[in-house]
This record gives sequence, structure tokens and C-alpha cells, in this order.
Amino acid sequence: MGGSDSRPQTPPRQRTPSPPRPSPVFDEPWRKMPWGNKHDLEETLRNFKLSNPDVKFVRILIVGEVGAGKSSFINSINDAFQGRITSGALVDATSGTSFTKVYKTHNIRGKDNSILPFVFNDIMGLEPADNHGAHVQDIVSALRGFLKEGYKFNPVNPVSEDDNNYKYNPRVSDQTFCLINIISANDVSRMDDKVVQKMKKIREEASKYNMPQVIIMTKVDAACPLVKEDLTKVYTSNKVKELMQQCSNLLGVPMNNIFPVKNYHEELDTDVNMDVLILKAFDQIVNVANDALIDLNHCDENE
Ligand SMILES: Nc1nc2c(ncn2[C@@H]2O[C@H](COP(=O)(O)OP(=O)(O)OP(=O)(O)O)[C@@H](O)[C@H]2O)c(=O)[nH]1
Ligand SMILES: [Mg+2]
Repeated sequence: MGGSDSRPQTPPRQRTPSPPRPSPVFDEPWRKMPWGNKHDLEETLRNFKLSNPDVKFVRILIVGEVGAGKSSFINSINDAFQGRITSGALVDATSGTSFTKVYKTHNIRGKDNSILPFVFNDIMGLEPADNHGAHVQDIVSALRGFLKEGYKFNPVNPVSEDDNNYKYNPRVSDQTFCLINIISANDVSRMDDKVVQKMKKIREEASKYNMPQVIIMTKVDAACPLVKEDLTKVYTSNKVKELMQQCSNLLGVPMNNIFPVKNYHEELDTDVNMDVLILKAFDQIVNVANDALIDLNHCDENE
């Protein structure tokens, strides 16, 4: 009793070292942002001149899944310019079916309430089922300027040429010059394939008309705790870059046309860094849209 065990001891199992976890942050931000200084960005956008004299507004169309933050993004741009929380595009917190049901143009206004040369068209959200949410054909009609203002989206029967809501001979300024795909950073990894297919179809149509396309990845605050705490970490967060890469893979939009943002959603006042992130994304959108207008000028010259 009590003697030492003479059985041969099995050597302790060697643990294979697990690969080092990627650091949650990069040492340096991989995109430069003028944090704290929204003034120059705002000035550039306020003084923006359109490259086509026949066009008064750059028209931008927003598409995306129900509840992705489409209407909030339009409001956030207005908030950033006006320096206060606005509510032009109505937003709903209980997403399930699309809250936006009518095709509506939203002006962007400056602090003095002046109308800036940009307009947004907000649409009903996309849903997986064929007879729910905005119909792809209606969005394609909107892209080309065929949808009348105030059109109530019909998930089952899209607008046809003999419909009252169909606009014949749309003007150049009725057409879209940039398609924005809105994807929530919080949902990108579990997006329904049917919604992705619908977004791809719209993208293909837009590509036929050489329309530039970008992705706005909303809700970065909800997807990354580091960014929730400090928005200026958005381009040092590994997680955010990974999610942007996932967006890129889903729709085939290159990383340089993907912009992460945090929309105004619970704030009572505007914040300079939220404005900088939103206005910087908007500046890129406006520039790619204006390039499309320049191309249109060249087409006209060659006709
Ligand atoms: N945390 C967080 N919440 C957001 C953000 N953007 C929008 N939300 C919230 O997400 C919900 C849906 O936002 P909406 O702007 O109504 O989304 P939508 O894409 O217009 O939705 P539908 O019109 O219903 O298709 C609301 O509760 C918003 O407050 C964001 O950047 N961060
Ligand atoms: Mg909406």
C-alpha cells in the first residue's frame, strides 16, 4: 500500500500549437480618413459642379435587403450636411417586411436648407420570396427612369409599359447615375442566397448601361465592438475588412467601391466622425456618378 506505481508512464501528449490568431487590429489604418475635419469634405461637396449641363441632379438609387439601413443612409447624409438629425426617409426598427413601400425622391439639403445637386431614390426592400418585397423588374425600371414618383411597389406585378405609373421618354436627369447596394455588416454572413441573386440581377442590368455601382456596408457599430466603442478604428478593424471582403465576394464589387458606415439611428445630435465617414463615402459615390455623366457627354458628342 502506498508504494509508487511501477507501471510505465505515458509521456504527456504533445499539444500542437494553434496558429496565431489574427490580430483584431491592423497597426496602421488601411484607408486614410480626415477624422475630426468634416469642413473640407463638406465644402467640396457643396461646391460640386455637374459635368453635364443638361443634368441638374446626380440621381442615386439605393437597393438592398429589408431593414439593411437604406432609408437611414439617405437620412444620415442629410443629417451630416444639415448638422442635425432629420427624418426625410422614414425608418422602422421592427424590420420583417419592408417599411419603405413607395418610390420616392429625396433631396439632399445644405445647412441653409438650400438644395444640393444630388437626389436619392429610396425603394422597398428586397426579400427572398418571389412575391415579397420589391420586384427586380421594378428596380430595373427605376434605374432607367421609367418609374413615376409615388409609385406604390407591387411585389407581384411590376410596372409595365401600359401602366399609369410608367414614365415614357424619361429625361436624362430621371436616370440613375449610381447604384448603391446597401448591405448590413451584421447580416452579410447570413444573407439569403435568393436576395443575393436578386441584387446580382439588378447589378447585371446596371452594368449593361455602364452604371457605376458601390456597396455601402451599414451597421459597422453592430458588427464590431471595437468600432462601436471608437468609430475611428473602422479602417484598423480586421473584422470590418473581412466583412467588406465578404460583401465584395457576394456581389463582385471591388473593395475600392465598398464603404463601411455607421448610420444615425439612435443619436440625438450629429457627430463629426460619423459625418466624416458618411461624407467621405458620399464623395466617392458622387465622383463615380459624375464620371458616368462625363461618359454620357462623350456618347452625345459621338452621336
Ligand atoms: N446599429 C445600427 N443600426 C442601424 C444602422 N442603420 C440603420 N439601423 C437601424 O436598422 C433598422 C432598419 O433601418 P431602415 O433605414 O429602416 O432600413 P431600410 O433598409 O430602409 O428598411 P426597409 O425600408 O424596411 O426595407 C432601423 O431600426 C435603424 O435604426 C446602423 O448603421 N447601425
Ligand atoms: Mg426603408
